[in-house]
Amino acid sequence: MGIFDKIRNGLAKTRDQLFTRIEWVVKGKPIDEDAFDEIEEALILADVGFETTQVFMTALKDRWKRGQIRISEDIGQAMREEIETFLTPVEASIPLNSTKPFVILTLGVNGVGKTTTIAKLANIYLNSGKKVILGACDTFRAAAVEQLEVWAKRMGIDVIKHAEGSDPAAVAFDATKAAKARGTDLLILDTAGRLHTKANLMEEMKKIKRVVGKELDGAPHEVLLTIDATNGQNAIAQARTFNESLQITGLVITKLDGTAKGGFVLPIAHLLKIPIRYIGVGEGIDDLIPFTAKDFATALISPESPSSSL
Ligand SMILES: Nc1nc2c(ncn2[C@@H]2O[C@H](COP(=O)(O)OP(=O)(O)O)[C@@H](O)[C@H]2O)c(=O)[nH]1
Ligand SMILES: [Mg+2]
Repeated sequence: MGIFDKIRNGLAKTRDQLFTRIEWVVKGKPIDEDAFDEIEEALILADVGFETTQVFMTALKDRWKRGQIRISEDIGQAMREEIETFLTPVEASIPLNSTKPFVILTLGVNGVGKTTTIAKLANIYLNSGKKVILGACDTFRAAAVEQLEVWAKRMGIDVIKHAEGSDPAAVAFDATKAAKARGTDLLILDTAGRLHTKANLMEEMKKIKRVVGKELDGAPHEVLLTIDATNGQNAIAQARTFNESLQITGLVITKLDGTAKGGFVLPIAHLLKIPIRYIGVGEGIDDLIPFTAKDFATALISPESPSSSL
């Protein structure tokens, strides 16, 4: 399956959510205020959120008033363009080629898909010829290290680890040292998503950041937060919390395939303005896709095929 088809499949539930609500708009009815009410409701139901929906609807109605939306077919085209405009500012890939070793610190609440995403990421960079190692800083549960090791073994890459319950920052330190010594291109650090309290977790992650920075100037170069699309608007709250404590430089949005709440990506761009690096559209190793505004917008607003209009 091509990349675009994966995105399209991944966004199927959100797309259905949008179109079951506004289907009548595309079935030849004249465009009037009622049509826009339907669209607005559809956006809210797809977890676009009130604030961002208002801004989006204003832009859409402006097009209507300017005469750019006359017939129902114009709506799809207009929405696609507006969504692309919204998302373009957060389209930016991880600036990996700037430094060696490049260190990615991954963060995120338990169960959002961090460890799986690390495996997918490692695979992408391995395939592009990079030398990759992983650091198992989720020392909270032995199973977490094992999960990382299973993926690593499949890819034939090394995991730096300590015993269960040991200091995650010490693992991060050793992993960074190893990455330097071995001429590694990319080190990805896995972390725990749950400690005894939220404050505890944030302090732990700050410590990892500090320790890595002491061992290697400028590291971690990417503080990558994973958020789970099935949490919709709640994922935005999580991102805010992490960003306040740890200055997130990039986001991965996982599990878009499992939710109709994919519209929450719009307020991520509109309110948080943190670059979206990748999107997860499945559990397999190849199910992590570089985020682009155009593909996302096209996949979200194309009921039949990428080339067909509404
Ligand atoms: N459907 C789907 N499942 C995912 C995706 N990413 C991760 N998962 C699943 O989410 C679950 C939790 O993932 P895990 O990597 O262990 O989360 P962690 O606790 O944040 O490390 C696993 O069952 C993964 O297979 C995705 O993009 N789509
Ligand atoms: Mg994990």
